[in-house]
Order: sequence, then structure tokens, then C-alpha cells
Amino acid sequence: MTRELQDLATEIALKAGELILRRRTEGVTVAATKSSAEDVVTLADHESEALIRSLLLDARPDDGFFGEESEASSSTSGLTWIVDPIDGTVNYLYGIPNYAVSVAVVEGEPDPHTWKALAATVTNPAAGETFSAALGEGATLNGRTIRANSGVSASLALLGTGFAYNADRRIWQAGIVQHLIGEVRDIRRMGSAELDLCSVACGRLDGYYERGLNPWDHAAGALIAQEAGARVGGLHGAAASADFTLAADPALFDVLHDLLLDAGAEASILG
Ligand code: LIP
Repeated sequence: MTRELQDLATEIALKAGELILRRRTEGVTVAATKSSAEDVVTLADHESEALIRSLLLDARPDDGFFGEESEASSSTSGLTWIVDPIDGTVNYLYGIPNYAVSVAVVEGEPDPHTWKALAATVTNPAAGETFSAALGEGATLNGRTIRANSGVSASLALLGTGFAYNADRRIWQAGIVQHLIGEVRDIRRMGSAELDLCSVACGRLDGYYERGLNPWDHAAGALIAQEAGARVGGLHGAAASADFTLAADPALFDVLHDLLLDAGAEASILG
């Protein structure tokens, strides 16, 4: 069952990947802004989500849908698809080849605190890279098994992180970076949470953390990183969610967890 769901996620993600890559070459149109002027949605975001939704409806009409750009629909099968039609939309707008289509399927409500992720695919069409996993079946990049780095100390850890579409939040997030930057090897801001989590899964990053993610920004990448041997969660044993998302090899996870607490990662954010 999970393999079939994985194959479906991959087939559909690749089709949406082809579409957004084609639109990229044809020229990107901003359709609207959302939570702030910086938070844009393009016509291609809408087209990609509409395509994914219709293909899922054809293949599995009883499943629920929870996507970034359209109304959620509830499930009668117990399964719900969590979809980000373009993760890294600002990269997509600027032509930075680090954006992805993300498709995951979970058992239960579309709530990261309670869902059980079963299968997931994240495809970066500009790089020709497709990450995928099924629960208990491991993770792959273009079909090749991948593993997260292990045995890395915090002082030599290369981390990834991200910043919100709200200026006050970005200032707060920059404060966490200021605390952390002297404790680790370096920090990368690559612009897509899903691809950051996949980078942990294949060893391009030793760890990743971010606060304020939506469910569709981490649903797929979290399962892929976990199946590659990383621990993915929040603070104080919580699940990964908007409250906090941290991913790293289990030993490094614990060290980074405490460094982030020292840096004030759980403080309340204004704005
Ligand atoms: C983005 C995430 C990124 C985060 C951005 C935004 P989007 O998702 O991938 O990690 O820093 O604020 O949430 O908006 O491109 O789908």
C-alpha cells in the first residue's frame, strides 16, 4: 500500500514539475500577494496545485486534500494528501533553480501533531532531482538510497534555515542566527524548507531548523529525512510543526536542540 501511494506521489509530482518548469521558461506571472507584500503566489502555483488536485481526485476520489493554494477537502478514506505546488516560490520567481513540488500522504487529520506520514515525494525540476520515501522503506534520490550524515559535532555542522514573510519575525529569526553562527560550521539559507529537509536526508546539510512552517512546507521532506536516518521533530519532544521544525542525526539533534533553546528559539515572537 505505501509503495503504491509513493509511486502515485512521484508520478503526480513529476507531472507538476514539468508544468512549472515549462512556465518558468515561458515567464512567471505574480497572481497575488498573501500574508505580506513579500509573500507572493504565481499563476504557476495555482496551475500546479489544480493539476495535482485533479490527478489525485481521479486516482483516489475518497482521499482528503490539504494544499497551500486552495480550499481543503475532507477525507472519507482516512488518508489526506498534503501538497505544496511550488515550495520556494520566491526562488521560482527570481529564477533561482532551487524550488520544488512537494506531495505527501498522511493517515489521520492534516495536523502535524497527530498525522502519520505514509509516503512522500519532493521533486526539483530545475535540478532534475526527485527525493522520495515510504514509511519503513527508506529514502531515495533519483532511485538511489540516501542516508543523513551522522557523527557530526555541532561545531562542524553545516545547517540550513529560513526566514518568514513578516519583517518582525525575520528580525527575530536573525537574532537566533546571531546566537548560533559562532557555535556551528556555517548556516545556509537556500529558500525551500522541503529541499532543506531533503538536503539533510542526502547529507548536503548536517541539520536544518525553522520556526513558522506551514504543514505543506515540511510534510514530505520530514518523512524523507526520517527514512534517511535523521530525527525530525519540534522542541521538548514535540512533533515538527509551525511551532518549530528541527532535523538532524539523533545525536546532533539533541545538541542543536539545546543550543537553540539557549538562543531563545521558543520565545514568543511579536508580529
Ligand atoms: C517557503 C519555505 C521557506 C520559508 C519561507 C516560505 P513557500 O515556502 O519553503 O523555508 O523560509 O518563508 O515559507 O512560501 O515558498 O511555499
